[in-house]
Amino acid sequence: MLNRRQLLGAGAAGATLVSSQAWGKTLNMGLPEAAQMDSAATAITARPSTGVDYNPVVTLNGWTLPHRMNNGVKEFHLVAEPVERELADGMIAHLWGYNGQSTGPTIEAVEGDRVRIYVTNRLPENTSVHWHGMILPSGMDGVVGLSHPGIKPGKTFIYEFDLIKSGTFMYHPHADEMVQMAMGMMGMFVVHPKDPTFMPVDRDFLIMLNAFDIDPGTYVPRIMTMADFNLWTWNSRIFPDIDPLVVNRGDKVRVRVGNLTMTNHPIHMHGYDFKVTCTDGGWVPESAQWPEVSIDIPVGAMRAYEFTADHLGDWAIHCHKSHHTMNAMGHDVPTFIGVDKKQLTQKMRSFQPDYMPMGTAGMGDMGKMTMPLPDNTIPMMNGWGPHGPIEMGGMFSVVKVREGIEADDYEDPGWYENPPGEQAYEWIGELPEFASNTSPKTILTPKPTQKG
Ligand SMILES: [Cu+2]
Repeated sequence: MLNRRQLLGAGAAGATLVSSQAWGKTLNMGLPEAAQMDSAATAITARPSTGVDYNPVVTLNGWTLPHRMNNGVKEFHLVAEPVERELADGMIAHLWGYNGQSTGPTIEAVEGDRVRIYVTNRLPENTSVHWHGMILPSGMDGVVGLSHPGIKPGKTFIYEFDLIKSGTFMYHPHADEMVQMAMGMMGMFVVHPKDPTFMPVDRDFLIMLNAFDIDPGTYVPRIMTMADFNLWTWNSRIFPDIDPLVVNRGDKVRVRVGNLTMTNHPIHMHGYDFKVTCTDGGWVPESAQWPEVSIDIPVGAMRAYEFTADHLGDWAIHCHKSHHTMNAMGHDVPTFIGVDKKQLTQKMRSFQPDYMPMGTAGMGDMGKMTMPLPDNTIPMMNGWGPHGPIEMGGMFSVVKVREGIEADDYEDPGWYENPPGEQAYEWIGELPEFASNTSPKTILTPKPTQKG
């Protein structure tokens, strides 16, 4: 699992932020400089040093867009552009995104702020930005042709509005809709409450669900795909290279999950029950919350849930659609479970000596195999845990709850060591008779009959 994180200062200067010298100047009337990010590492933002205090969100494998104050207006500069995104170690995708990455940077501001967002278009076609869930003037709503003309290549538009409510919102184009979303143009917009005592949490994680269809060995998503995506990602990142959610025992934790894919995702977290506290429509009153262990995130929606991290351990968090915890898979592979491929293997090896039969006892062995793959792809499932391969990929990560983790520390603490008596173990006595391994019910291919 990767473990590269930087602490960005309050105005956001950091190791991987380039060309950000102009930030901090408060009365510069020119175009705000557009910060660029060149890394897929999780960047931790420091708490604000002036204005309303809030606990910044942690965008897994993402970052928060810096802003400047200009006569009381919070100014941001988004640049829509082609980007190269590291989906995982060993796999780069050529996407469209914002300010060097896809998904785009998280925008954070405070209820009551007036924001002015400059959007520069470096794409080869029109774009726009729609502020999903925001209550704002109709002309700022970002639907090309309806709200305003498209932003032509090379041009910059200004969106300006008041943030009249707190919550979790999203941004994406409403321009060449299918293509621009399939290419990765999306991000999240968090508006913190102006009352710091309203719904406070110690850790506040942010995940944007997205999906791509990139053939192994290629770089550009197939934009016509509607259902059979082969890469299911969180913030354009796949397991095992999605960072863990690191939590101190006793912390109040919020996880905000937005969905701009073409299907719903039931997000399931182990070890806890929790409650939905916010949707992209607003905060859910306590009297209307109920316990869950999986939350369906509908298409074009956001759900935030909260829990108190009382249970130490390494807890899986994943989409519960089993195909969404796989990487780079084809959907036309036949099922081989129970098939005796000995004869086939012999025949294949007569002209391809290193032919390897797969999948006869399930596909878990595919995680362990080191098969030659085309360049620029990764296996279906290749994460490793403390007890062997984790037979999942895609939309999967680990919530790591530990004792004694400092506030603002998100460093991967390594694997949890289960105390004695608290881990499943092997029975080593006598076994009852069982025959499922050799039962005709699971061995579908009859043994070749002796020729008589
Ligand atoms: Cu899913």
